[in-house]
Amino acid sequence: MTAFPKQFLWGAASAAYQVEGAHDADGKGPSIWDVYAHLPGTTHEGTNGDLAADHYHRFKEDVALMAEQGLTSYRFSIAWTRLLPQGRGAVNPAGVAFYHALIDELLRHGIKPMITLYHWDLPQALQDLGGWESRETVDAFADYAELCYREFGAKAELWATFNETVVFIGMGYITGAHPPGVRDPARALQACHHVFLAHARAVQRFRELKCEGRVRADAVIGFVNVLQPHAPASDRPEDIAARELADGCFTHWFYDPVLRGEYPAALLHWAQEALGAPLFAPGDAELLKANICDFIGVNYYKRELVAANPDVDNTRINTSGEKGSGREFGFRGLFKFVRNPSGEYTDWDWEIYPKGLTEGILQLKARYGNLPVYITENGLGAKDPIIDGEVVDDARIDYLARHLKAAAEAIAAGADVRGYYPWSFTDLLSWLNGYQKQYGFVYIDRDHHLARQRKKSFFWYQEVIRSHGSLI
Ligand code: BGP
Repeated sequence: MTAFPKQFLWGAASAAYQVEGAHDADGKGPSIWDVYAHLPGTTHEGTNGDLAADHYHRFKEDVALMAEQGLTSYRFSIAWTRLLPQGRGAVNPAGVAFYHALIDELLRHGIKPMITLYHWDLPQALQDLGGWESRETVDAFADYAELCYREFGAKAELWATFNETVVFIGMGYITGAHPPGVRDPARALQACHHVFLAHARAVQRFRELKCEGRVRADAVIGFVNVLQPHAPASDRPEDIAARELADGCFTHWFYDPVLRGEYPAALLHWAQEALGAPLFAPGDAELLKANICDFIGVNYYKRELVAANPDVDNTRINTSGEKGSGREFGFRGLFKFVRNPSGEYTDWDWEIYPKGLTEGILQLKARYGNLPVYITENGLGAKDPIIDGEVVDDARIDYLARHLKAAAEAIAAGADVRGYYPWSFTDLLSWLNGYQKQYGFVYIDRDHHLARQRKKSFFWYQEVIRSHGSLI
């Protein structure tokens, strides 16, 4: 017996900068990641996405592997700068042609595309004008989204505007570890507000074009967020209060505007009093309210234990893959994330906690109602063992199997979970961790012309799909 509904999608995921390579091919413009990853000291051992998995040139081979594995959907992102090298204005026909070719190849194999419009690679030309701090970027994004709908709207059914705003805004504007490398909470909140507006404008255009018949009648548009459930480190009142605050800052702040069309009121009041941000312009509140999206995509990797934080002021994370080398992460005076003494951890110090996927999805259901959910990312980052030439990634199989069971439990409890997209299909670039942090079903041999090799998990997932999940 399978726990998964008949139409359940068996996917895998990627993002343009992390797989495509061909960073300056055929008229593509530079994104903020193309520039940032070339600055000294920004990434693990100076790794970048110039070549990545060269998916841009090898997508046919990759799609053939997806078909062989039995995927029924593939989540990928469009590189804004392939279509619009300067972020707006002149369209690059070669970039448009590439995504048509990729989508056609997927459809030819019966694989549904799930398109992410923005997976962090803002055009550098727009960054130079202020990036997400500027309302011009909101306009540019709405136009870019419309271009994508006009081009691919007749072909693709599943769309998401943004991937993980908490990460690209949090790391871009608070911890400073991602481009543009700013450390200023007030600027973060304003930039984040503009992302929500850009999302709302893109949802609005999507629906307009759907009415005009330019986008398929069955197409839906959603938003992809990190799902990071928080639990108090103890039952001390100060830890419980710290958990509430962390949940507000990491979860409600990012889900409420797209699923309720408004910010969590108390937190908004606090932010505006303490930091003077975000500032609203006339019409912003109405725009958010009128454009609630159709589904939520959740990226689940870990949960966090939260404690009151009188002392820790650290936002550096483990990027080495040496277990235990990470320090406590926290904002002094607010909250910190602490290690679970009895927890199971990855080499990057992420807690492995499958139950958190069930709990997190049910928490969303309780707060936002029974909306459609896609698990748009879930996976184990590891240095995979190679034994006699085979990639024997048993730890990944174990991780995925336990999380799939957790997804099945959420479904059994009444959640409307419609698809599962492990991160990632092939090995790819991990933003700050280079190529040593592997996630894929397919190994990319960087010493042998990026040759593709099926890992043990490839065959395991193939069987899971074949049995429609009854195997797990
Ligand atoms: C998510 C991102 C992905 C991917 C993944 C794994 O936050 O959406 O792009 O990178 O996390 O993270 P990491 O590569 O840091 O291990």
